[in-house]
Amino acid sequence: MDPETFTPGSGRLEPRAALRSDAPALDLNGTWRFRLSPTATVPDDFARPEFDDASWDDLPVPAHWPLHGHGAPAYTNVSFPIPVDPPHVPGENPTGDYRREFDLPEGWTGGRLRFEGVDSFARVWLNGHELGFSTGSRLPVEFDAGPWLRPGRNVLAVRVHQWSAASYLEDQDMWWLPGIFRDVTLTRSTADVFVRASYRDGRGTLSFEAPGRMSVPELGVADLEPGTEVTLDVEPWTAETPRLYDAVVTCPEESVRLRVGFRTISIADGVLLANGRPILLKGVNRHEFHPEHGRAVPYETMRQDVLRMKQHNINAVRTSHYPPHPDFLDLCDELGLWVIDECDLETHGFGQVGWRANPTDDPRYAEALLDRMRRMVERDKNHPSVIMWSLGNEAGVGRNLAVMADWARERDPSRPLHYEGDLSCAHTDVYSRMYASHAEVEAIGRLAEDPLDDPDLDARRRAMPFLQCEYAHAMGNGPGGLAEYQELFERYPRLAGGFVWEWIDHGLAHPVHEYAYGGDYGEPVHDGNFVIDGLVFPDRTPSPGLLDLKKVFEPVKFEFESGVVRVVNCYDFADLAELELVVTVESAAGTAEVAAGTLGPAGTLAVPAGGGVVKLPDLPAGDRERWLTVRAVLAEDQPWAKAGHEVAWAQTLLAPPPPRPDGTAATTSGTGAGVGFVRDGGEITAGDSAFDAGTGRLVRLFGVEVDGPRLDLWRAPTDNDSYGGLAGRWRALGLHRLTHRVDAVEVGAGLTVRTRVAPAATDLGMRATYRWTFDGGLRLELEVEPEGDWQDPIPRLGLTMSLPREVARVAWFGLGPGEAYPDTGLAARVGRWSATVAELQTPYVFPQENGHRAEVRWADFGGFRVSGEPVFGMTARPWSIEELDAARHRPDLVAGERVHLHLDLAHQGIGTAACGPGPLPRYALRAARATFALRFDPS
Ligand code: IPT
Repeated sequence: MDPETFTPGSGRLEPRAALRSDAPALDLNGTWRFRLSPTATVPDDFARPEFDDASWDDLPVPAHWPLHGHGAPAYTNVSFPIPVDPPHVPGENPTGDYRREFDLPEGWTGGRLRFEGVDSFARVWLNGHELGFSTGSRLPVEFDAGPWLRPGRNVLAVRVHQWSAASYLEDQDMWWLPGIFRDVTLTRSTADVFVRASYRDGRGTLSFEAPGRMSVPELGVADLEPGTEVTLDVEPWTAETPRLYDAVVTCPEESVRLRVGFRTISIADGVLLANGRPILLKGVNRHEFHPEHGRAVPYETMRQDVLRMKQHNINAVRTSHYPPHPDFLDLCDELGLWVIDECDLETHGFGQVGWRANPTDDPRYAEALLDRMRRMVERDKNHPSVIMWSLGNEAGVGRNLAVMADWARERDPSRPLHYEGDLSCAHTDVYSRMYASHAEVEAIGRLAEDPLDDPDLDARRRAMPFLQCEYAHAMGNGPGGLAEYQELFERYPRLAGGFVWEWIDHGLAHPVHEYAYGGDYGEPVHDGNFVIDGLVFPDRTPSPGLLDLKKVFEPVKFEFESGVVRVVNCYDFADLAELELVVTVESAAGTAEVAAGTLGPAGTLAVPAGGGVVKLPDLPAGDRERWLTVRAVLAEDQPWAKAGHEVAWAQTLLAPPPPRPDGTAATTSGTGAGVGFVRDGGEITAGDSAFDAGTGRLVRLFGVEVDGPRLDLWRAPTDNDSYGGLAGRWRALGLHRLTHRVDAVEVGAGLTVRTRVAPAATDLGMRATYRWTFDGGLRLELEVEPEGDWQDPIPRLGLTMSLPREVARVAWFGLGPGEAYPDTGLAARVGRWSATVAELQTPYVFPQENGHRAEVRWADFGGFRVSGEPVFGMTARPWSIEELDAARHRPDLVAGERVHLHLDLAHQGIGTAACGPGPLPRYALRAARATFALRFDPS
């Protein structure tokens, strides 16, 4: 069969539901024989049972062959890596031939060969007889094996072409990874079951279609006939309360086990409802990805994904941009996530040729698109977690959308349809956008969006709920702006929430680079690190963005009043009975437990199930800055997290810091009170600290050999800085190569160093005046005065100094434990923290600015301590900003001889301009006159 056909397949059986049947099945996963050829034109004699494959290699199934030493992965976002010329494909068409022998158990007759996913075009032979072919990489296909099975030894042969006419439908932003990457089975199950289980006002309605009878023992349902409806007292299924009932459908030849969840999705007055109540989707986009296995994701990893999502207050997932492995949806049913199940369709690369010949609008592709929709809906129709069908992603517009949508509405009227790519929403039930700015989301929330030209379509769309199927692009450091989006989603009933882009960095394990991205395999066309844009790193450790998202998505809020805290339940369905409160007090001395006598036996406070006022225990007294921390934790183990797991928290200031000295050198303390600065050869000394007399820079700080501090404006650009264009303008201006001129070093009662800091080739610059005073400790007042016409925001305003590498640990009082920037770091809280310099680094797969600790009151480096007036930003690294900026992969960063310490007044916000809006204006760092004061004291 020619891979250039528009036909989606041949010889295939009708699609049906993914089911757990007791019919016999043979697992055909395992080690297969494999041969890779560079073109599609190799003879197909390998399918003959007697063919000798001794010279072939072994390859596991499921797997992608490029991840097992055959060929190489390639990454593109929008661009097709082949000429855009449907239905044709290049002569260079990697073709994988697979063979596997299996023994048929005694007495076995009949059966279907089921492939859960083959990327992208598969021809299948059994014992030399061609069963047919299939496309639709992330969709199952079954062939009737019965007539060709024989007792004893059987030979299954599969030919997989990487490129086919169907490749034009699979242009998702991800690695191109061919192969049999999901399970293969020989099954004697033939049944299809369609359960319809809805919920309204305490009652569930159940019916089904199947050639058998249904029973649900827990509900007293026995021998229910197909097509008969029963109404029962049930508990509903929601993502927060994923109540499932075990059901069995007994058919003549097999019994099928199902887990039924009663729930109804509807839309009323432009609001998305589940079981009659509004829901807010706190979602992420999930690609299937594993750093070693690509999209052949092990079951345990899928489970971990769902658990991690639940543990981070995520309640929804969009299966971007194809139906996931069927087990993933079982996990969503069981553990509770709202799912938008998306069809395996993206034709994004046609956008680069003006959408000419887009398959979405080509009648020759209509059958293929309908086929994809049918196979998704039929496979996944029984999942209560699936609340919407999505026609696909970034596939432009065209008549085939109507073909898909019309069929889906007819087959399953119970679920709304989603598709973002058609602004008119002609074929959808919800209005969906990606990366809309806060202002635009707000306008949509107020029903004040720009109208469509067609008044009927406009009226239709205006009556729809709105969601952001992608927002807050989590590439590298960020995303910024999460809290402000959430505030809008919570404010306007029309806004049903959204899905952050995306769950995981698709970094492939690499022997040199640790994690590879586009270009690392020598791909001629690629999109670099744009595939590294997840909330978890490739090994699934949470990045700071996920911790922020957890905070923003908290289902519990706290309002502090005198002696009490009001606990507000923000779940859509669940109550707070599972939670209890842990109360602590944070100060510079650390965390203090509160008086145990006032607490319950577990040292915690009970939470009223519906929320409400909780009396706080007596709190320890003190006169220094103190913060009350209230944490809502799980009182008992839940299926998705252990007892003690923190769900939400808040802090309130109990006592402000004592008033500061007036800013001049203190005279009341310090052995060196009144001692001034002394010129001593090339140095200016103050106690056991010293400055270079020529540059005015510190060289010794209480005996520790240092260099600096000096004014710095640069940061290693974040992905958001770079892709948003700002970093390019910064480099053009030369902010990464500032020159420093010393105009005066004046010794008097204090030390004054006057400088001008500026890049070459411009008249822009900053006057920086350092005023040092000494009272046993050193106090620095820095005054910065911009000169010239600064147009763009600047990366940073702060000081840089270096320390000996022996300075390996930092203790601080301020926000922590993680990084925080003006519009990120919502997960950071006030406390006393400690970390090694190594631990202060956030290991972004593509190195960039990271690790900034915010609102630091003081930081102790062992030997000396820096204090803010009142606070400063602190970053300490075993490499310089220049080295960080030059690095392209994690292993490029090697700890050097010095620790580089950055003491900052301000940073430019992070935003999400890698895809979407930059920082909101209030988080932009404008060049302006500023003063900044710090104290340095011996530890
Ligand atoms: C959007 C895509 O839908 C998604 O797959 C991903 O590529 C994302 O961008 C960026 O990482 S499409 C974009 C043109 C807004």
